[in-house]
Amino acid sequence: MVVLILVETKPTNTWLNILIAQLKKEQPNIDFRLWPEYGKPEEIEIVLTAWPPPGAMQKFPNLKLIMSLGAGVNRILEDPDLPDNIPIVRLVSESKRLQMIEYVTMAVLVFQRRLLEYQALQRSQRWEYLPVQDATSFTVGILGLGDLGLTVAKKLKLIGFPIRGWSRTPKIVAGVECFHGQEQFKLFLNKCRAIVCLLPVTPQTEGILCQDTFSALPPGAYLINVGRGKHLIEPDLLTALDSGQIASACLDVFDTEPLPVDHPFWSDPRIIVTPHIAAPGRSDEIAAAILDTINCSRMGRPLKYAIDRRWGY
Ligand code: NDP
Ligand code: OXD
Repeated sequence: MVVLILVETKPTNTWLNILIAQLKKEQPNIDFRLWPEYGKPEEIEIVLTAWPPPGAMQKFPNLKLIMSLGAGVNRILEDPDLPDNIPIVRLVSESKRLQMIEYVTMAVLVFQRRLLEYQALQRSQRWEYLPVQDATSFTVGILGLGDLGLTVAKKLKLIGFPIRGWSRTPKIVAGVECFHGQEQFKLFLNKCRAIVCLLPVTPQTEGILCQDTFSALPPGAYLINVGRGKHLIEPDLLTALDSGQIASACLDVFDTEPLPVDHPFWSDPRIIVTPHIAAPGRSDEIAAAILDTINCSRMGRPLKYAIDRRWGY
């Protein structure tokens, strides 16, 4: 079996290099090839990728499976020439869940315990008490109640935050106030002191973090975006920060990654920028998940975590 790893490998990407080494070590009988040295195109049966160049997938006439190297598959689906009969499986793993819990909890606590304000006070050597905002009245709204959104919701609930969740289809989750669909979106937003975007980017969710959404939140709300950069209308965030409608934002994902050096977010003290590191997952665990999917595909067994192309996630 030949598996093509269709990614741009850089010596600095240790996560990816460890993952590739692990795959080769665990399964020496699988022929893992690295793009662009793929050999005969008809030999490629599985492609592992995150952001394939448009048209790349069309080169392989015997392709049976596309595996995403991320939980989100939007960059794969962006290819207008993507063959439409090939299953696409996304990456789901326990280490990604745990890392996402850590990241979102960190961001929520930074805002609820006013750490950015204390840092500003520290810079001017001012010893001042700001009222503590009680967790039990600091409602956190999670956009997306899927694998990661639901995991994060349950953990934040345990810490004591009231939790609201919003999804496409109706849900019942103990301890979480659930909303669904466009018609319940503003109702969902109206009590959220902080919102966390854990949606996939699709034609329905692109640009959802916009002026209209921000104005439906209580004034001075906080934004945490760990979904995709394309969820956010960047100028709308700057306007909402200037008006005070949004107090601060923590952003892990951006429309253009890496974030361009002259981007205004870099130097804005109201914005925390991290370079898409919320939840890469542990390479050894991801390698095991990839090998398990390869085995399922070989044996003709059902593929866990195959996306539904009708919905784009
Ligand atoms: P899932 O597919 O498990 O969950 C997606 C959730 O979004 C579901 O609850 C779904 O609703 C909801 N949803 C989709 N479309 C809509 C819509 N139109 N309206 C309302 N809700 C909608 O994805 P994951 O939880 O695994 O991951 C979510 C996203 O997080 C990924 O797509 C990726 O973009 C991002 N991510 C970012 C990482 C980072 O490091 N920053 C790491 C991993 C993921 P329903 O349940 O009704 O289907
Ligand atoms: C992603 C991921 O989809 O890191 O962003 O899994």
